[in-house]
Amino acid sequence: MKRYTVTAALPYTNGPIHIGHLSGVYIPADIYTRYLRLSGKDVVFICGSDEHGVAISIKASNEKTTPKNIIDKYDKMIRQSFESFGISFDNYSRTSREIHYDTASEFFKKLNSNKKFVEMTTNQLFDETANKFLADRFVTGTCPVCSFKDAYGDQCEKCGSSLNATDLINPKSTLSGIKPILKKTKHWFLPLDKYEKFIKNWILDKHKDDWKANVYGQVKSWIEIGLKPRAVTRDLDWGIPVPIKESEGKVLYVWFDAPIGYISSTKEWAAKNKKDWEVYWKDEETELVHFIGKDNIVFHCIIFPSMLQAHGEFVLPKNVPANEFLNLEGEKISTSKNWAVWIHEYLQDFPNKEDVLRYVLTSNMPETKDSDFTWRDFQAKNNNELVAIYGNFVNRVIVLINKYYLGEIPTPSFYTNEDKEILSSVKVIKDNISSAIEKFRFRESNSEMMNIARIGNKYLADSEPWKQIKDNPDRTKTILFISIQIVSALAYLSEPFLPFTSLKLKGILGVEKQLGWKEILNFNIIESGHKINKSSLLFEKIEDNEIINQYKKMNINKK
Ligand code: B3M
Ligand code: ZN
Repeated sequence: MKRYTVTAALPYTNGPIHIGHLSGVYIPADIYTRYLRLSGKDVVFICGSDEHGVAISIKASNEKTTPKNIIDKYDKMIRQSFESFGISFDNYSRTSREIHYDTASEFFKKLNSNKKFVEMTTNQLFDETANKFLADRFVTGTCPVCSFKDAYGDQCEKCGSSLNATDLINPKSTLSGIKPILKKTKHWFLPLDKYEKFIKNWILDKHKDDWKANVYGQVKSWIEIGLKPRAVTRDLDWGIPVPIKESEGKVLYVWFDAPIGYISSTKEWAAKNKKDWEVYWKDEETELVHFIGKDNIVFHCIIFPSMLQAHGEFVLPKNVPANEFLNLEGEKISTSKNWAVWIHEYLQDFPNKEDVLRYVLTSNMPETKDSDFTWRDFQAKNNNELVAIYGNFVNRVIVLINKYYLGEIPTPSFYTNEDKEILSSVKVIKDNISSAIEKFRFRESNSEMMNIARIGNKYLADSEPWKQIKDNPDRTKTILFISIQIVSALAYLSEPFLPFTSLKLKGILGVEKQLGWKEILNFNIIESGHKINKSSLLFEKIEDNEIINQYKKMNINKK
């Protein structure tokens, strides 16, 4: 592959982001992208704020303000949270920007002039009290597929089915609470039924082995149920106006414009960086990868690809490694019930501990099934793994080299078989990390990374340099020379997972140089005679009271 276009779902700017977002989408996408960059690949990592849709109108009316105020407020907050967490987007745009209006409008017009839509006047749900058509989140009702009571007009969040509002059983307006009537209105539909075969040939026949089972399984069951035409326009006042005549008062459906946001964000990046955006979307040697949560699978595996196919110029995603959901203390994360760990609050409560959360969320990522975040587990992983394994190994080596050699890397002599074995086992781990990341197995890659520190600790414990120093100075030099190579390998190999720690450790080692993934461990990263700096703690213990404070905040009584 010549290049990679990696996208992460565009968050709705109707609220701040929480740990579920980070663990489901942004951390895996960031690990993947950082790894590709280290491997010398040409990669662009794209995201932005999703600023249309009913979710935003609802939030604005709840807060008695305008949608514009809402999107400005949350775009700023979300942007800051991502930046603080080291999510290394190459571009983070907004779907309210002109470049996106233009891109989405052009896309719609092209599909329209190529007769890819069906125009239909149909009955839609209408709220007579509010005098509004009810689309998407303006209406809830019972899901016709799984009988969940609070399904939205466009999707059931319980079973993931994509719905048309008129499919809901016992629909109810979220504006007034009343039962809507049916009223005729004209819309543009994408005839998904005509794309059924294309999706089947492309995903079901070709990606059984390389796509995640949860993603493949969802696609399979939708195809089995059968696809129906889907309206891509709405009677709403917030959104991108339908860019053709006689469509006053109508806007594009948010799920029509939002994925096009990936394209407009890439265009924005290309313009700033003197690149050609088109090859990142149109060249066959581009690998497009969408990182998303499981509730977005239908949009990224069926609707958006059908749009791209209808358009005709774009590549299709190579993979859509969607995650399942992260729960919090055994219960579903919920914005409305304020059951979440908000990223901006975490940053205040645990300053300089971005990597701790990155680590805990990665080691517990909902890759194949829903998983659970608990504060006790957070504390245990910090204290027993980051502090006791990673931090301890690094600290012992740095302290000993400073103590014995005033920080100057000693010259090794004869390598024993154990020495050689230890170095080759670190190389094996490096390859394990690569292959796990390439298969989107981030939990595994993260624990392999920690295995480097585990091996290092064992090597120190077995070879006991502190006992050798008196009678065996040459052996001690060799042991610590080898140990510092492992520490520096760890500094480089942990970058995708723990970018802040990696940087700090490189500072302690005095090795600011960039090394490609391939080069790591091919030669000594640190040579004899090089001077390292004094040790400073990479991780610190998290005490019980800090955890109890979090439980208090959540109104849980736990000891
Ligand atoms: N804004 C949905 C979500 O936050 C959405 C993703 C858009 S990706 C094009 O769940
Ligand atoms: Zn359902």
